[in-house]
Amino acid sequence: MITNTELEYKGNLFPSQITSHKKEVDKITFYTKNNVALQISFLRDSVLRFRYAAEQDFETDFSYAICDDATYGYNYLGIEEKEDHFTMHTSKLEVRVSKKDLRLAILDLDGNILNEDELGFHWEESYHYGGNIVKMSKFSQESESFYGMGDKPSQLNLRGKRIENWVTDQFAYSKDQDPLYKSVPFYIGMHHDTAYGIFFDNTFKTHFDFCNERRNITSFWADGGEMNYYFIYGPSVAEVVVGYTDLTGKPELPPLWTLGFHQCKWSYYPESKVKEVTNKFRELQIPCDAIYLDIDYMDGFRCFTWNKDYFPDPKRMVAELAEDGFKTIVIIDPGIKIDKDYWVYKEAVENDYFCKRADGPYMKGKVWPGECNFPDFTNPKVREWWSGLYKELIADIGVKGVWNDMNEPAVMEVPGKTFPDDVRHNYEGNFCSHRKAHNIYGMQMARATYEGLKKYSFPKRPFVITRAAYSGTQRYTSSWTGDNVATWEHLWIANVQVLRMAMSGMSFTGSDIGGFAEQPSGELFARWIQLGVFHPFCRVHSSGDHGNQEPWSFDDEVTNITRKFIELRYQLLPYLYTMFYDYTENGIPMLKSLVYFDQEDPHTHYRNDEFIFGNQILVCPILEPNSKGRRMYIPRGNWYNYWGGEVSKGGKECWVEADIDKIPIFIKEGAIIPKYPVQQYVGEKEIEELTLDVYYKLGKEESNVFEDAGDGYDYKKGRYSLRTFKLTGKENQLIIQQFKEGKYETPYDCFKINLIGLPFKIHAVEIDNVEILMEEVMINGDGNMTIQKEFTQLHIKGF
Ligand code: MIG
Repeated sequence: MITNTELEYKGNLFPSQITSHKKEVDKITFYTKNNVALQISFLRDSVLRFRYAAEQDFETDFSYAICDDATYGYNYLGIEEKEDHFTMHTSKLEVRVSKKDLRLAILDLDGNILNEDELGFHWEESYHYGGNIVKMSKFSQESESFYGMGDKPSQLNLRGKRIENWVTDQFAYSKDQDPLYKSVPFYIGMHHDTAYGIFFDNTFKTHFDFCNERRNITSFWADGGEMNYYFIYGPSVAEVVVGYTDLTGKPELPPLWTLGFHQCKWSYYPESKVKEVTNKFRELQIPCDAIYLDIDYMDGFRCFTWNKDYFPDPKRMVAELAEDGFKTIVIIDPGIKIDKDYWVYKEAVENDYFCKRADGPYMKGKVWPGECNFPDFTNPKVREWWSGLYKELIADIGVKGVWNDMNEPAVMEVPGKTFPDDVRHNYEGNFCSHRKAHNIYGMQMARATYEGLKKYSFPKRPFVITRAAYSGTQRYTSSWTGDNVATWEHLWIANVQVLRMAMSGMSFTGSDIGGFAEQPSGELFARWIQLGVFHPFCRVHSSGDHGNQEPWSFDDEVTNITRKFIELRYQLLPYLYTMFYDYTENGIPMLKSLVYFDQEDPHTHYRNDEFIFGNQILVCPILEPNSKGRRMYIPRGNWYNYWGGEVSKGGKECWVEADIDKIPIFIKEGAIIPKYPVQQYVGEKEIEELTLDVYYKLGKEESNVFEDAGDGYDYKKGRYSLRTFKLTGKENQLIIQQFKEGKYETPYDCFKINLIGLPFKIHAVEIDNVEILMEEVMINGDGNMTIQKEFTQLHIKGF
């Protein structure tokens, strides 16, 4: 073990003994002899916040991550003085603070240690920049696992890894490369079946070490700012993620069409090319809802302008595309071309909206348009202005979504690929350097974009996609994982990134399907599509310098596989929308890694590939060429093979067949999976019936279906439909009870019920205790029936 003396010798400073403490309503502050203060806020009985001030006052309390409507609960807050420590209790936790040196231990009420400081808080003074490098080290508990942390392209369980958060444009990154585009300083620790989370809300460059440097020590530190972290108690991983998402916020429901399929490329131009692509989708009957315009639609890469040679009449084009069911999404970058004749540039200069260097000149850097200046999105006035710039694009031309790229911010041909450290930022009036604002720059750009789209899309909902992000960015926008590569390894990376993002509060994420750099084989493209339709954001994108990446760019077999899986996604839209609702309403991640799904089963702790899509569909990607199937872990419970009906008992690893036209999919027994008919785009058809695939179970299971108008805000006024189905299966009976909430009247009158795995032959059907004629429900002999949607109990009796 390292001793304090050794560390002190290396310039580290430590708190000394407690001399006093002060108690406020929900806070206790301890003061040490050497002027260190530790403030503990009891936000809820399971959520605590720890802030340290080293030899000075606390900073102004401000955070871009924490959302205004995070839940705070009342707590009885008692403090007791013991011989060598103070102890405080909530109804779930005990916190001990050592009198000698401020070291902490957090325990559950049975006295089990959840988290314990090793050296605890210490710091190093930073003469060069002022302030401190603030550090924390903790003991790792026996076989502790670590999850979360945003977009790290590594094994889900981060034990043994050291990582860094510094938002970076990392073209063609590789496995384990760090840092990437997002900074999410939040991790979940799990040991002895118990999980807790730590959110280190510090926007400077942060570092985390999970038992890498020292086998039993976890540490985290930042290049500046405060040691300021939240502790979120589980005991389930789910409760930790939900608690973190409550703190950092949830998005509103997106328009339903955004859950359809999106096609993108760098770049589709001119207009005739765009039309050729969209027409081909309709011709080949491959569903698609969105088409993207990358940077070449602009005039010399000037944001908010159009290249009139390529796109002579954008409003007409966008309307024509809309006619055909396509929503147009355009890219907007942060760099504003230095051009005295360009209105955006002029407005920014007139109003002093650009970021400046320490000595006063504008921050100047090269991006696509050539030399650019960059708006300071951390200034609320600048965001207001930026949001207004979208008026023409959205309200007039009819663009439906905006894609924010390069917002790390990326700068070409310079060391570090971003702004220099000395660039100044407003930071909501807490003026600072780029060292502090870097990680949230892209987030604030996406926020300003979101605010603009929200304003001009109204009464419809906005849609934004971003590359750079910090914790909390999910409130404003979806995201993609950046410039990946068309390799099999990247298919694995895409999946762990999207799963990790979901566990880090940002479910609405997807990868560039097929790979951005280089060219996928048809087989790789097909395998990527099969997985991509199960990721919340589903978009094909490619850099375009290596050939085409449309569903028809390979051979007929690949086209047919692509169509089949995109069709499956469109059929599953009500299921997917219900997942999204559960995310927006309850903070439940849309994808659940196996450890989230069943943390008590130690086999799940190191699994990477398998995941639960929503609550009841298990998916596992095929990650190797020439596969006829793969070995995978089926979690505990009984699961129906989606392709073949038979039931597998989980809790074991097994071989699952999945030839090129299949991906392993299993449905949890008892599930009721809602499906729409295939549409070429959302809203193409009036939904005339809702299909319910009912997977028989001996026992009980609950399923939900959320629906509303698919756009607009009526759902916030109660105009939604939330159905809960409670299934009870007995040896020769099946009972489905329906509970309905909300004022939205769904367009269909009937459910088409597919009974799967029924172990008996039907002999009678009762709806709300009235026996009905079999002919009336149209039993085809194969377990299908159509019944009116307004029932409270469907009772199927067998012989
Ligand atoms: O320097 O706009 O990640 O999706 O197609 C490259 C062109 C800039 C990077 C994005 C990518 C986009 C590309 N952009």
